[in-house]
Amino acid sequence: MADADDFENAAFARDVRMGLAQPQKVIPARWFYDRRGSEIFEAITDAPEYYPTRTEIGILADCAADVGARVGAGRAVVEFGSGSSAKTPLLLRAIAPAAYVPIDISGDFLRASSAALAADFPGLDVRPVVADFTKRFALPRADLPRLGFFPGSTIGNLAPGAAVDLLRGFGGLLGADSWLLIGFDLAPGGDKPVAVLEAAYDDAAGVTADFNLNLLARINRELAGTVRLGDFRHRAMWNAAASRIEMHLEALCDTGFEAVGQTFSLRAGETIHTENSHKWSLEAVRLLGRAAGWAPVQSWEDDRGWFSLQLWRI
Ligand code: AVI
Repeated sequence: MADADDFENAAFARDVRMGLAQPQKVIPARWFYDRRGSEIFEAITDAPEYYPTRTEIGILADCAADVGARVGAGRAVVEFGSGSSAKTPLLLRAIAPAAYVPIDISGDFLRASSAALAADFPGLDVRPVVADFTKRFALPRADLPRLGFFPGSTIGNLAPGAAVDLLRGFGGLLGADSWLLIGFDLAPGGDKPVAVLEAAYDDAAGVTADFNLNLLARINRELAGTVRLGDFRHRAMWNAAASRIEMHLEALCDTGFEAVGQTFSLRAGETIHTENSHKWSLEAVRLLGRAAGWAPVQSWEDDRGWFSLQLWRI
């Protein structure tokens, strides 16, 4: 009988087949996150060049009490993409919720991080939900008003139109009388040179390169691929017109491989586009919120103005 893994494998195969048939080859960023990719992503957040995680934690440490004063105690905190990070306990301590509802697509990861949190917060009703938060699903504890939590600037990995749809969907899911606390990595300018962004996505130790190249290793592991990883290199570049960092895998020579029962070939210099990470001005953030049906209420930035944590109300 087909199980969830079979569906995932079929979806990965379909995305690779369709993505590599396009003039600009593309593989969606969601396929980065197998177990190995998730581990490498954790390592990225520790890389000295990758400032977003540390910067957001610093902002949250400073503003959590203000958030608590605004939203009040006794809510259900609904975290989209459940946190193993330092961010969640910081928030929970400051706002004293009645329940915590972490949502993640990976059941194993979710159960482990939920158990650890429940041990640290005795008395908190921890209700993990295994779900893809871009799809429709129901939330527990409908009796409580909610605060959504969407840190990490994960929203930046979506195209602006898809970001509006997702945030509108969060509004519908969270319901009336809800708040949303959401992180945005800010666009370059002022004290933030483009070089800071490019380094964050191309760290000197090569952790982000490993993260990107793991996608090809995954094709070999899961789709009977024959990709020669040494024929490719990681590229990260700023696209000013689209206000985003793009990650690509670039062929170093004319190369080809088999996967999903097909042959694919690339010319030297040709790339596979693997990720977009959009960066925002504060004005664009506000417009995005309003377009998605939220009222931006308060915004906190770090001293350098590199990252913003936003509190919105439905
Ligand atoms: C998960 N997401 C917000 C990360 C980002 O910064 O766009 C993914 C990432 N890709 C390379 N480094 C980090």
